[in-house]
Amino acid sequence: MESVFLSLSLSLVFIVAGWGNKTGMVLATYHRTCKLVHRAVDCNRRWQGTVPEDLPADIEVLFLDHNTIRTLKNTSLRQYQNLETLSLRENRLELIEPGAFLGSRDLKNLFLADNTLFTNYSVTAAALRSLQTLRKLDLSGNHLTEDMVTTMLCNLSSLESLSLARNIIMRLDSSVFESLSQLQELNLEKNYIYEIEGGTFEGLQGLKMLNLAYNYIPCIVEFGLTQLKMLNASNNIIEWFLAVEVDAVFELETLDLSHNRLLFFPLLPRQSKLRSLLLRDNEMSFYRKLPNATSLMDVTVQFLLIEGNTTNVTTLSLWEEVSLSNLSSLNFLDMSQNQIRYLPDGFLGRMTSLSHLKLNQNCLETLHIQEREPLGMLTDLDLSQNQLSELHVDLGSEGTLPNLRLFNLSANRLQRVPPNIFTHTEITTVDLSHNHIDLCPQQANANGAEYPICIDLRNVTSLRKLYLAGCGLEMVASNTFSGTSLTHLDLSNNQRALARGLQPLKDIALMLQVLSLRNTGLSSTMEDIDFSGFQNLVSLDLSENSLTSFPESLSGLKLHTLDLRRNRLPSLPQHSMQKQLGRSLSVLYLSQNPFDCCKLEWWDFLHSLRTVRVVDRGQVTCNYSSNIINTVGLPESVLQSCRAPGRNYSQCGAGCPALSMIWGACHKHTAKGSIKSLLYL
Ligand SMILES: *[C@@H]1O[C@H](CO)[C@@H](O)[C@H](O)[C@H]1NC(C)=O
Ligand SMILES: *[C@@H]1O[C@H](CO)[C@@H](O)[C@H](O)[C@H]1NC(C)=O
Ligand SMILES: *[C@@H]1O[C@H](CO)[C@@H](O)[C@H](O)[C@H]1NC(C)=O
Ligand SMILES: *[C@@H]1O[C@H](CO)[C@@H](O)[C@H](O)[C@H]1NC(C)=O
Ligand SMILES: *[C@@H]1O[C@H](CO)[C@@H](O)[C@H](O)[C@H]1NC(C)=O
Ligand SMILES: *[C@@H]1O[C@H](CO)[C@@H](O)[C@H](O)[C@H]1NC(C)=O
Ligand SMILES: *[C@@H]1O[C@H](CO)[C@@H](O)[C@H](O)[C@H]1NC(C)=O
Ligand SMILES: *[C@@H]1O[C@H](CO)[C@@H](O)[C@H](O)[C@H]1NC(C)=O
Ligand SMILES: *[C@H]1O[C@H](CO)[C@@H](O)[C@H](O)[C@H]1NC(C)=O
Repeated sequence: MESVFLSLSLSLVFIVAGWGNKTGMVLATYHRTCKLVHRAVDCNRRWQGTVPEDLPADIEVLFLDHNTIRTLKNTSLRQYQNLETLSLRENRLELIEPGAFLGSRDLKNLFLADNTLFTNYSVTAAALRSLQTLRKLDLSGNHLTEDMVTTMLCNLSSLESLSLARNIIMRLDSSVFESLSQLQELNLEKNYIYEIEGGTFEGLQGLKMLNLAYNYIPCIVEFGLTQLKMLNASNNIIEWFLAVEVDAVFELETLDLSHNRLLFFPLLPRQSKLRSLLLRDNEMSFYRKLPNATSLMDVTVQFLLIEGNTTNVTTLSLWEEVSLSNLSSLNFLDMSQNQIRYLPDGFLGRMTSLSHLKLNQNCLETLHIQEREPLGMLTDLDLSQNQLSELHVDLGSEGTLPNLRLFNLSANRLQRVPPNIFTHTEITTVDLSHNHIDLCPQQANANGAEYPICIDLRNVTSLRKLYLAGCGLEMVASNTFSGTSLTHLDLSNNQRALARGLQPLKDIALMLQVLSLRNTGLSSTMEDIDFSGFQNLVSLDLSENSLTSFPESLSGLKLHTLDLRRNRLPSLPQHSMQKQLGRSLSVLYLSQNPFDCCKLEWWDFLHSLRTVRVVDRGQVTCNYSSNIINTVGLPESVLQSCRAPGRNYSQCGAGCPALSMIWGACHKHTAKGSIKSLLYL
């Protein structure tokens, strides 16, 4: 019965597919186990132990990933003579019989990742040799050693892309890739390579992408692959990178040396097309200012090159070498997480195309951007997590950083930034958090004069996002933010900044969308805690303050996210949630407030809204006669004593008798809507 149905549906299928193409529709149809779309067949994850024999003979693409095939037999693919792409990832493939591909000589893409092809590699190698038009081969994750690889790649001269990732290759020499003259892309990621003999990649004249990430390569010297566009040698143990000293133009565009042990800025090709240079997480520094070095020329490094039984000592004057390379096309430079104390004079001046510079997590103490090294294209500058106490920027008439948009100075030791640093820029985002700064205008001191050290952000018209967390800000004056277009403001962890309430934010209240006032000493007794002017606010963080009552003015806002953690709120007024706030709010944080266990009507109401997600729901507690109890799953005993009429309920005050009456009523008229929430208790 089933097989009749199958053949019926199959023949139907092909007629339909034929029509489908005329109308331009892509139709998926179903074989016994596989899904067919035009000439592509998807048999992934079907517990197949063999290649299905009854697929349409003209298929071009066959996916058999995540099955249990152990052997690809001479006969397995015989009827599929048009096959161009075959994928057998994650099977249990141990063997490909020598004649397996004789019927499918047009195969161009073969994906064999995550099998156990090491078992019979020499037989499998014979099968691969019959693929004279193979372009793309994936042998990753097959426990292959360099000798096995050498055998398997022999004569695959049509290959353009090869992955040998996640094997157990330890060293490479010139015999391994000898025959792969067409190769453009080679992935050797995640092997155990500790040695690459000179000449290994020499025959690969078309090689553009080389991935050596996650190996054990200790250094790259005499780098001379002029044809390469991208070299990824990240996550090795590289201490030196030296290019050969020739004047030939290197095609190199991307060089990733991040997560290594570089001690020196790499000695790059003199002429290259380098756009991205990634040096994150190394041990780099510049050494001219070593304690006893008096001039640039004093700082030389001797490289010991040992090849065979000959040893060569190369002495390099580092900074000279660095300055010899042309970096005018460099666009992205990441030197974060290193040990850089200073930048040599003129270092940035040669990088005339630089748009992103990351120097965060270094040891910079001062930085001087000079007028003669104009960073005209720079848009993003990250200097966060250094020890900067001084920042100098020479301001040319046109501005030195005319395109700067994002400036991250977070976590330094700055007390000031150069005056007018933000004029003649396109600055939208400034992060000054975790510096000890103050904002202008300052409160007058005893003599009536302003304190001189402050950062003036007034009239920086392009400014949208400002982060000032943990700056130890003094009381912010009323026109501090005037003339800006702030939509995001973080004032968290500044206990004194808003000592007199929200008045300093009046100028920008209507523009603000995201505001963090965490731990800013706000209390409900403050004279001005009126949020009604913040009509465009979407996200508000009021956590870690001393609010003893919910600010009524929040009820009229269109907040999406509200954080009220760690305050002193006894309840959340239900009526607030019945207004605008209840309609827009979708994310709410409430834990660590002394909510009253006997007054949780609002909690139930919140739940009934279904639109508000209390993210920390499991941590919300309430307070019942000095006990802190989880609000979710409040014990019945507590609920009952809450309802008990004569209960000494200290916080009730004068309203106590009336409340007991309502509770009494509740017991009798349980279905009454208005007090339904009490039923929950
Ligand atoms: C598979 O084909 C190869 C080469 O065509 C041949 O040497 C071998 O004997 C065949 N194996 C089987 C099991 O038919
Ligand atoms: C490799 O190809 C060459 C010439 O195309 C041929 O002479 C040689 O026998 C082949 N080697 C193997 C192992 O197939
Ligand atoms: C280099 O390889 C690593 C590991 O696969 C990867 O995370 C990183 O993004 C690669 N770098 C580039 C520039 O593609
Ligand atoms: C610097 O010079 C002084 C005196 O000449 C010497 O005692 C000290 O060891 C030197 N420091 C370094 C790092 O070479
Ligand atoms: C050094 O290597 C060369 C060839 O590489 C060899 O002829 C010579 O004997 C070796 N010398 C020593 C001292 O091992
Ligand atoms: C060693 O130096 C000599 C002369 O400078 C040079 O010809 C030779 O190629 C170098 N050998 C190595 C292994 O760098
Ligand atoms: C600034 O850098 C810090 C630390 O590196 C980071 O946490 C913060 O998100 C960055 N600020 C911006 C606005 O990107
Ligand atoms: C809980 O309420 C009691 C009075 O009922 C009060 O003394 C205590 O401080 C409250 N606990 C907290 C954490 O607010
Ligand atoms: C129709 O044919 C075109 C070109 O031959 C092909 O790209 C497309 O995938 C086909 N669509 C269907 C539904 O068979």
